[in-house]
Amino acid sequence: MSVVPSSVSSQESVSLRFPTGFVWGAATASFQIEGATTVDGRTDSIWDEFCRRPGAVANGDTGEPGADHYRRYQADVDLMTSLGLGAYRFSVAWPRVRPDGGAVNPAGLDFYDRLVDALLAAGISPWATLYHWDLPQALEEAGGWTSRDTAYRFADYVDSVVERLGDRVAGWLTLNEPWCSAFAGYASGRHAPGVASPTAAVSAVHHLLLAHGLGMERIRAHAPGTPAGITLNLFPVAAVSPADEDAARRVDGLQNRIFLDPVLRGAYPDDVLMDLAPYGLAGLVRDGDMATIGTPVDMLGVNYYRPLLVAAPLVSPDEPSEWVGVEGVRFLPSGLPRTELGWEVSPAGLTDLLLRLRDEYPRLPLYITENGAAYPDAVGPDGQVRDTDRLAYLDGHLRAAHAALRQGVDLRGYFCWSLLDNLEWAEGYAKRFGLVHVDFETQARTVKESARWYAGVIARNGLPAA
Ligand code: IFM
Repeated sequence: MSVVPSSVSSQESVSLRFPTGFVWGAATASFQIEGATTVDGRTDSIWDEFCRRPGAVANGDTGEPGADHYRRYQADVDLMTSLGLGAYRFSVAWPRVRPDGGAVNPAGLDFYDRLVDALLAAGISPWATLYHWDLPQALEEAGGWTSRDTAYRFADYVDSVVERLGDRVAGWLTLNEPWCSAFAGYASGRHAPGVASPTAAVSAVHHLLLAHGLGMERIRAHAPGTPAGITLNLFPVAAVSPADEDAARRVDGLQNRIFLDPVLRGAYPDDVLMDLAPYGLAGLVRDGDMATIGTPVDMLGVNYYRPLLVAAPLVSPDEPSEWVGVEGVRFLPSGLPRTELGWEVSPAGLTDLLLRLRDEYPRLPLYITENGAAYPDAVGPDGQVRDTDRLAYLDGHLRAAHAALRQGVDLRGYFCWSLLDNLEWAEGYAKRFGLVHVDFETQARTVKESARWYAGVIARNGLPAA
């Protein structure tokens, strides 16, 4: 049953209309929602192992029960129908499809086959991300992303997924946010696999990018006409003062350009190569790598949450840092309201980011593949979740996306993060990003007020008058 508010009708005035065919979706990731981590042949990922480490994940939370989506996927597709979603971005779990990174497990692929068919039966376009951080633990034990071989194992895994689903998936994304896999995973270690080595992180960057390029080749082989690309978590970066400009340049290099330039221009930026010379970036590049990494993409997935206001380091930190070569860099508040994760809410940052991409990487279709916010939602005594702060966040960011469209940005779609409350990685289940509230004890789903509002946006293909 539709949850579109009864006030929405085709006659109602729409203040900001989106282009015809604009893709309206929501996104999730396998380890964050599926649960069922030991069934049908799935083996451990690096996140299963990481969650078992005392203190690594808040409250000792693990991939169980997740949102039990592996078993409840049909009911979740029905929820998507009630919201009127045009597309659903999910990720495929490598350790289901190739347990331990080895031979293909048909039972693992069957799950995604059923999910894709259920989506298509509901008229929802399936968008698949091939890697959203759940590397098979066995591959980590063989070196993980610090090993070049992992990129080739990824290509084989992509082969098996696209061969099976390529006739039905509407959009392919190779990697989700390789920055997190490389720098949070291998430099600071606050994410799985929890390694703290700047050299390992730099090597992970190159091998993740190589995996992306090899993955693109396999997608092209099995699904030649289907749009494919990569999803990056990108941030507008500004310096607090002229004295902070070099630190800001380095942060922009590590966060944005180290991924954008190889994928879209086939080369690492010169300044990044220089900054990372002590960590051996250039030495990792073999003949042909940059051409593979620069295999043309059809689109770029943009995950946007907040901007970064950078001040130069004052002291070197004792803790391992994600900011390789600029350890101790400071991120200052700019006085904006914050979400529950302390992230500043800046819709204007989204417009700025999209305009920068239009100018620096022209003629590239863009999709916002994630945008959303964590707030401490609760189901009220009347059974409703009144998440007015999330509603305002989404409204502001969609207005900002529309402002970019008006200025000529080729923005083709928007996927809200996230469809369901889920395991927010090291923050555990307590940080809720969902349009739909999940009670992790009972698995009851409650459609939040923001979801009803979003359903209205989709139904109008536009925003209501402010
Ligand atoms: O939950 C994550 C998601 O897995 C990747 N992008 C950011 C989200 C919020 O932190």
